[in-house]
Amino acid sequence: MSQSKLITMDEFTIQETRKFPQATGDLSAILRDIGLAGKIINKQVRKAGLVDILGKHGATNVQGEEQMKLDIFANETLINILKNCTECAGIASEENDNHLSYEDTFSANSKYVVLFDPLDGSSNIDVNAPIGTIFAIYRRVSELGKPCTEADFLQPGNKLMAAGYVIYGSSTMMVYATRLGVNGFTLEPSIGEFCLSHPNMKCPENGKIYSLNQGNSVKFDDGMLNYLTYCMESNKEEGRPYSQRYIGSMVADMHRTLIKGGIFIYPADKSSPKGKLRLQYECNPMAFLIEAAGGKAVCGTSNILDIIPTELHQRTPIFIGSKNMVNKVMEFVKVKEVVG
Ligand code: P6P
Repeated sequence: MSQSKLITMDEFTIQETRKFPQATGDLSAILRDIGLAGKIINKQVRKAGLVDILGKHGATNVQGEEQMKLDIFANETLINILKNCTECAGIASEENDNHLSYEDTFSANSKYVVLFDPLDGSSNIDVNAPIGTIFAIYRRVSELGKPCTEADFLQPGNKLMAAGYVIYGSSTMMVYATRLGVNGFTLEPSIGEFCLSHPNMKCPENGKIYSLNQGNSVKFDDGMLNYLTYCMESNKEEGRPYSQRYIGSMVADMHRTLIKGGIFIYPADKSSPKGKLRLQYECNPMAFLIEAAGGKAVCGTSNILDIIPTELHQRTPIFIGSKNMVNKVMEFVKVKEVVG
């Protein structure tokens, strides 16, 4: 793309805001600041092997997972940048036990809250596999002028205003969805800006890739085992059998699913009856984005976006991607109860 045609993410969000005269640009301000955090995190991720930022931090997070030093850096970066953002009243993070209300007067009058997984897939850092930041933006339901409350962070995904991710891969991209659609921006390091590279992204209705941790199949129920057999057998009416791809980093597996089509699955199993992935800052943002791109996301008995959250760090099974592939797996899988 020639330099003259480069549209930066800021220019793009301003153009989008102009389509709605009553729009205030507040959401654009938050997206811009998440992009800034992404650029700062990217700088550390790109040189992780060179500075003493690799390796485990020694602490464990609320999930009981060992925290890599980059996790801490990414979390602190997002917290501090959003604290200075004019439109964010508070945050919730995979790395923090509880939500955090920004206590200054200005923030108390801000209209939005942000949830994030600051560095998803961080177990891949040491092996240089793609990792990412996942974010979800809600309009507050609590009273303006006062600190935000837990209720602001326990809204269902169908109330999201925007959601997306930054992927630190062979290039660094920010991909986000609003109710207007999904757009992807690639970081141009020479100018330090995310530039529009993937306008109006759509998830293909069909795909040939299934993505799950097959190593867990010993714990799967019969429905999932029958689906795996279906995927692995040559399927005459659909040509060659599916391909299996699994990076073990949700952002990377979902970015491929969005672009190439396919299905990503993290089901409930005997050792994880509620699945592994978190509803509020992994599954809901990805479900909002994939459905805005024409895909589908379910937990087994309902749409992910319709689950009413009861706990900040609750888990859910997830089947997400090409609409026809999600419908197909549902023919095999009968999840007994909605995971809340
Ligand atoms: P498993 C990374 O730890 C993560 O949260 C997601 O990014 C990824 O999809 C999943 O867990 C991988 O889990 O059990 O297959 O290693």
